Amino acid sequence: MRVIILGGDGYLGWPTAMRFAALGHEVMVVDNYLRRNIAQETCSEALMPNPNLTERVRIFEEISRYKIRVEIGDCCDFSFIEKVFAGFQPKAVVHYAEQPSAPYSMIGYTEALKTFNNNLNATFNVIWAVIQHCPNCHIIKLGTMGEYGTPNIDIEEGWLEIEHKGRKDKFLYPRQAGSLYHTTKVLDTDLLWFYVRLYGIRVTDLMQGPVYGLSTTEVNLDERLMPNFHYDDIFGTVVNRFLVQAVAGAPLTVYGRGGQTRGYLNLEDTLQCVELAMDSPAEAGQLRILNQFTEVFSVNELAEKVQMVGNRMGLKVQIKAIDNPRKEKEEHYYSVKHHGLLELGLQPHFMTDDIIAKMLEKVIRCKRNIDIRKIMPRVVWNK
Ligand code: USQ
Repeated sequence: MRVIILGGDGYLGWPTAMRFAALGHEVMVVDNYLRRNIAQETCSEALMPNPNLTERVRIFEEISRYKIRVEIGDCCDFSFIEKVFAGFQPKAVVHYAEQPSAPYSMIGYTEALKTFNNNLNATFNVIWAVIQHCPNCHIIKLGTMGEYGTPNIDIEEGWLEIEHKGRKDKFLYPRQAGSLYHTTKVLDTDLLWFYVRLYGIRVTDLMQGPVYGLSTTEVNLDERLMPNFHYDDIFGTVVNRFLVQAVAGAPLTVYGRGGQTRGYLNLEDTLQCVELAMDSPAEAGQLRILNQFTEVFSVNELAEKVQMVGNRMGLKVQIKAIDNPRKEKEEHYYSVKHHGLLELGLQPHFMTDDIIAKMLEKVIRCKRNIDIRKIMPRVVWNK
């Protein structure tokens, strides 16, 4: 199948591109290095330096013989993106091309505007490129579980049936995000839903929880193929941060009371989910929403897991609750339906002690690269 990965340089985009190429698909990656540039501007560089996309593709081809096409350009530039779609005629597009950091989007006006403009314009342009040049192309859009927020009722898989004054209808499940970044994803969903109703395009919106890990079959072929693994407060997700903190001998930074509960998944499972979504595309005129995670933990539970495994490996891991830099519920109800991907065939890789130990071993090998100054939170919500 001909497939475009937008945001192909990212933590998820690069491993997805290699996986799809290894599965025999004809893959094109598109990226404008937005995340790399922001990471450099905010002193949030990844644990290991990553070769640029063209170089990584060359290394991957040399090792595996699989080819990936590269286009460096900005999805917010419609003349660029429509040329890419018109020329390549993809059957599916995986849209990861967004500014992915909640803390970055909360630094101030400039960062919020950059996040807002990039994320909304990229989605808008992808929709129009599909409508105009390949209307049958399946858009697989990376959303986030954070779109739903933490309501005091069960979270359904995308939709909610409501009975009002004796009549019933089905609506998008109410969204109430906790950062500007997460809010751009809410707006993306609404845009997609509008164009699905209007033009009958086919869309899958993957509502993903925080991802962890740095190992996939293809990544493991060569150290230089590792995805960008961040551990700072801006681009690092909580599990990846805790792993690095444990190795660095810094106390694990639990924000506030640590009862914040989310649905997590292994990087390997993100690849599976995207592949499953692509293999069974949404119907024309369908916005299919799938909740994408495999298990639920509170921040305290995660910290305790990493501490226990780390201590067994002789790391002397401490946990320290610090003032929460974010505005979020620290104790809350959390019950989420997530049947769709399991029904499509997802085989979860759970966060076992063995998986945590293997991730710690990988981080230990890069210990010399850890910059301890990147660990404490620098961005405060609504200061
Ligand atoms: N947290 C800590 N200590 C830390 C870092 C985070 O207690 O050192 C807490 C946060 O306050 C939050 C939870 O851990 O309650 C998750 O934080 P995170 O930084 O791992 O995740 P988040 O900012 O929500 O964003 C990440 C990705 C984003 C994706 C999202 C999925 O960066 O792209 O959309 O996870 S979700 O969280 O389900 O919205």
